[in-house]
Amino acid sequence: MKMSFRWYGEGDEVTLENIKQIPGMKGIVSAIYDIPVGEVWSETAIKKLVQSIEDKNLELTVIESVPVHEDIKLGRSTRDKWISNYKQTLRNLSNAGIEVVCYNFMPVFDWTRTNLHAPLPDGSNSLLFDAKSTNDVDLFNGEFILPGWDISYQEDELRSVVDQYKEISEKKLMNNLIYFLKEVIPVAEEENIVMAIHPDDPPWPIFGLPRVVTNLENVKNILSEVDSPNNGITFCTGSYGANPDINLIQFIKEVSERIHFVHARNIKRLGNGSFQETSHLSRDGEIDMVGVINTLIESGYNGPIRPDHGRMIWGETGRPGYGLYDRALGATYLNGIIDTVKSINNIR
Ligand code: DNO
Repeated sequence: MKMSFRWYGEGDEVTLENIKQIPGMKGIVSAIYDIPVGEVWSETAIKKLVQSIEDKNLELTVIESVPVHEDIKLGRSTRDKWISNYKQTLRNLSNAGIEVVCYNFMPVFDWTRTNLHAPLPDGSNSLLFDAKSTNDVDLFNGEFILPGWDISYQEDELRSVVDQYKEISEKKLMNNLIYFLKEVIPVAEEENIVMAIHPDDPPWPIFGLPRVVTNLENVKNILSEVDSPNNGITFCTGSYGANPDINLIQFIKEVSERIHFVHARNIKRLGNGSFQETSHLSRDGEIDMVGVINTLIESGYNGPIRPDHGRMIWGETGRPGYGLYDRALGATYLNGIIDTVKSINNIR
């Protein structure tokens, strides 16, 4: 497996120099953040990003993410123009040597939490999702904004886009995803890129918006409707693991050939759909990290993996979930598991 680390570009307080000092760290997971959603990423801009990472003797292993324009998710008549842009971005990424692209198909909002600094008993703090309080959230007052979200919407635009989803059932959203994949996967095949769809986080509908990348059955449907090795998934332990009915080990076994990227993080379920993120250690939360890694290795997974959200520890402040220290501890824990499992099984 290739251990990698998310980096938010030159403006990230966590620098490439910091990341390079984490034992075993090879890959960088990044994106271009100043291009409006849907516009083509130029080859020049991509190559500049690649170069800035290679200058530090690291490697751009995964693009996370190339965002999907809302018109594609909504299945609007303008979607073909945005899909054609997406294809061009894939071609440009491939010309710059990129082989893995992570993306998601969540309507309007990316991952959602209700508290970004919830205390843990050890004195650190972490991200928390309180299912009850999503009902009280005023989406439109401009105060409820999360790090992964596209905040370029004005209030009336946001209202209008959320309204448009009232017409979109889960079935329709799934059809729109399949339509998108039927268009882009042939290009990904030509360009030698594997696409890795990230689960919805949390993996169920929120704010009355539909969500479809939520469970094994839906994932199997997505993979079989466009049955190509280039049509794959990001296996995110913390997202799928928030649903107590999902058996992560069985999930990996059933779709292992189509896992192209792994996000490893741990959560503690608090009942009724609420959860708080914890350290990566198996016993701190619900995720059997050793079992997950072992199953990935058994099924031959050799792609990129990154420690996902960390707690804020040792007084660190910064981008919630994306500080340096706890993610570095996470990487070290994951490396320990990987090395041990490989050594026990005589795998090099
Ligand atoms: C959160 C991330 C997500 C992820 C996107 C992928 O920390 O896992 O924002 O990058 O959903 O498109």
